[in-house]
Amino acid sequence: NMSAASTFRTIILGAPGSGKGTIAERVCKTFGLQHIVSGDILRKQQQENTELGKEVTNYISSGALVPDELIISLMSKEMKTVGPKWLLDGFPRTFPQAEKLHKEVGMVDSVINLDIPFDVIRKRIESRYIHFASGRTYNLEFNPPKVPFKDDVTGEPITRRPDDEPEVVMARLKTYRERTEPLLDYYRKAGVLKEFQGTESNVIWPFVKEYLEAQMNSAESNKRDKK
Ligand code: G5P
Ligand code: MG
Repeated sequence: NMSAASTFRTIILGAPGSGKGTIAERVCKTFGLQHIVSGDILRKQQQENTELGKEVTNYISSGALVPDELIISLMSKEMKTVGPKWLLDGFPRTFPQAEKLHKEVGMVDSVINLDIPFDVIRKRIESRYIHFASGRTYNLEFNPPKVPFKDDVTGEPITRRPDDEPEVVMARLKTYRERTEPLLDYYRKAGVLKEFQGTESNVIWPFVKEYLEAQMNSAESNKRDKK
């Protein structure tokens, strides 16, 4: 049974465009986890044109992170509504965020890191389109919509993310290097980090799947042993 564990809390890490959303979607479908995407939560605020949405726009469009207090408060609210099996995508991204998460839920069961060369990432992002309202993501080459430039589910137009312009992508990659990459060591020391290297999501995915199956089975047998 692939979803044997009754609780499972995981994080997916990786540079912008590394395929977090792509892999996470498959993980969540296969193992029945809730997919919580910090970027989608922020973009929803932007789309609804809330005060918070207006406040975060300058950060996002310049490739900077939004302030810790702001994202922590949004995510804390979100975490109160989730069930026992989830995957965080895009959070935490700084030490204060990781510490806050640890304080609220303890150490997660596993952290997946996608390690993809930056030149591959830059190419992928050039042909990414999204359905802004839902966060559904396409790629003109890798994962094209059924009807050109239309969302598969709603038929609404799909668009480029404003922060996918090349200059902003460079800034996002720099931000990632400086602020988020150091978290790898934190999770490595906690013994929960698993790294995947490669250039294609379809090649990486079966390894991620195999790894998580083993993790969930051992999480379950540990619980049985403790009883
Ligand atoms: P986001 O939204 O979290 P990023 O920058 O971390 O944004 P992003 O861009 O969403 O990450 P991803 O999810 O890692 O990338 O990648 P993806 O969408 O799955 O894949 C990228 C593209 O490549 C897609 O078109 C996909 O179809 C395609 N693709 C996938 N695999 C392959 C493949 O094998 N081959 C090919 N050819 N294509 C492929 O955050 C946005 C902003 O929000 C703020 C920040 O300002 C951030 O910049 N923010 C936060 N700020 C502070 N703290 C936080 N915790 C924050 N979270 C968000
Ligand atoms: Mg994403």
